[in-house]
Amino acid sequence: MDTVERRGLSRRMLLGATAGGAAAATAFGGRLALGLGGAAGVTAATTGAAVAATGADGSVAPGQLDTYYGFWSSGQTGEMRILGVPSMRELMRVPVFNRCSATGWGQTNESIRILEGGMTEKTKKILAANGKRIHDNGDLHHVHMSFTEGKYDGRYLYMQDKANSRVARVRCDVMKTDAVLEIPNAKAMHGFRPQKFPRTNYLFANGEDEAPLVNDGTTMDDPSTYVNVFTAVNADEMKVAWQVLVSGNLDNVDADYEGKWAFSTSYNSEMGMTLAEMTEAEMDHVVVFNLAEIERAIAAGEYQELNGCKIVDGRKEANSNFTRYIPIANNPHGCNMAPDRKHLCVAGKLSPTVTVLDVTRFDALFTENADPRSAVVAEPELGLGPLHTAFDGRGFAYTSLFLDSQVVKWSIEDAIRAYAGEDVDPIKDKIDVHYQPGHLKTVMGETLDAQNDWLVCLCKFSKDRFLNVGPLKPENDQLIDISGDKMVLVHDGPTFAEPHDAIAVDPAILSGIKSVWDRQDPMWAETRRQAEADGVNIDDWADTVIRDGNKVRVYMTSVAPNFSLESFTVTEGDEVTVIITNMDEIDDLTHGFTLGNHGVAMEIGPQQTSSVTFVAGAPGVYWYYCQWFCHALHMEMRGRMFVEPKAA
Ligand code: RUQ
Ligand code: CUA
Ligand code: CA
Repeated sequence: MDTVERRGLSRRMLLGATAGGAAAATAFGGRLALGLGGAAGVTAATTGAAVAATGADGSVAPGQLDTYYGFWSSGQTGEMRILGVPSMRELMRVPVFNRCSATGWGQTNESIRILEGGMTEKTKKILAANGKRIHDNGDLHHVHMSFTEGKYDGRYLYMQDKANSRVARVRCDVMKTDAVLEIPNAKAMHGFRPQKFPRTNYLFANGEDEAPLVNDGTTMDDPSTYVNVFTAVNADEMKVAWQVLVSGNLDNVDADYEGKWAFSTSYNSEMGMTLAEMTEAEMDHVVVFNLAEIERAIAAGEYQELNGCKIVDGRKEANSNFTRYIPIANNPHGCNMAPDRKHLCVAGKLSPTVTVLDVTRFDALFTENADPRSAVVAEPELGLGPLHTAFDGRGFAYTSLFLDSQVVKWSIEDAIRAYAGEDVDPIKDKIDVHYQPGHLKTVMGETLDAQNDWLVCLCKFSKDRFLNVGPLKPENDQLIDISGDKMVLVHDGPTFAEPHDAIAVDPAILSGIKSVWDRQDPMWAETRRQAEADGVNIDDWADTVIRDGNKVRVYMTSVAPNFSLESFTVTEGDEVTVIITNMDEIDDLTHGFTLGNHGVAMEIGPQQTSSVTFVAGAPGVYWYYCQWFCHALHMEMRGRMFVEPKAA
């Protein structure tokens, strides 16, 4: 832990010591900052050790900590992952939309409450028809941290689920999901970003797939009745704030550093249903959302309500002041706001260009009805299949080229000069990556704290890069050193299906991460209420079995290497709830509860309360055991559930 503290300290010292704050600080990479931290007062011995910990190839010596936290999405695995950067060591998996065998996420009562909490009635009906209460899959593409004034603030991580049109929030203090919200009316939440400024009041979520606005089966195969929906979620309450109907579909989204706009790419301005139709037009567009105007209309009651959401009409034909449509060449994809506060980079995908828009010109699109293309200040031709752009703190942009399997480093300023007619080449360097890159990220490059040390490039194909593991291959997340003029590839990182996106964050921002739960944590408040109703104090030694008709509640305490109950008895067909509090207070002393033959397993961290409900299925003796190796007598940490036959 003390290395994290040291690094946090040195970064803060650096920021404090340099006039001009972020801009000056970003001139030094994380590694350099450590050295300066030493000069600013950290003892030479400790700083030396920290510097030596990271090799030029990004390797981190045994026992040493990484310079940054990396938060990875996991695509169709449905979880969020925490990696160390630059070592790329996987540190943790945080289940979000998936069912997790280890932690019981999606099975414990505490997690089911969260997963069910923001669900629509329609989805409940679909799930019930399939004998389920919650989804057990998700497609998590984008993970981003909460912002205050354009910088990460370490409160929450937010993410989306394309498969079941949801957004979710992970608490940074315990790294657990605490809210999941299904977005009504929209389909396939894909592009997803928190508001950057003045703080993350909104989460912007793009519905990618069009559907009838009233999607109840009365109209089906008539695309003229289809709409796409842009959603702003109230990030504090995790409720839909408002929605906007748009023309064309929505792909990726970002927000500005003034708190005025959100903007989304659309590859299907055609509203086509087939591939041929979706690629027909020469130009698609970026939609610019005018936040103040939308908020004004919502406050004035100028909206329609559908499925509990306030909706305004921002389609082209509505001629509203909610939106403007800026034409962009053929099927654009990435939508990335530069930390210079001014430039939005839209990747062409089918066009070899990135279109650079000056967001300070957006006002004129609304107030003077200026030509939407007047906001374009550069359109460099960079290579084939540009998908996403990342930024450092020196004015360089890094764009992934899917078809070329390359990353191109270019200067935004030189691209603008070239567009204005000057004879200057904006391209500074190109590097081969392996293979077909999608997202790529610099450290804190989507914030005003963009760093100049590392670039992570998430490649969709690994082909021959690793030992063959069968027809399904890993992705390849590559680490590139961007501290010099030339990019240097230093690390190949195989990952399971399918990280789309990642961010890297200074540990100083995450100094609030706990090692032991707070007994009063809201995660089990509902469970606590039930215990109080049962007259059981879950903060104390508990070994009580409560019978309530055919419902049985079994209260236990775990202290390594014991469960407070070595056995309990129920009757076949009983609905059994096991509630366990882990009384151990020691860092890293997690217990678990796994019950044989009932598909039951859950995590119980230090000072955590977890509960799980199941039906005792058939008479017999069933062992339960602790599944986290917690003690020399961990194997002995077990007990029996006796299931008596039902009286005839
Ligand atoms: S999108 S590979 Cu799912 Cu972020 Cu571009
Ligand atoms: Cu407790 Cu193993
Ligand atoms: Ca198109």
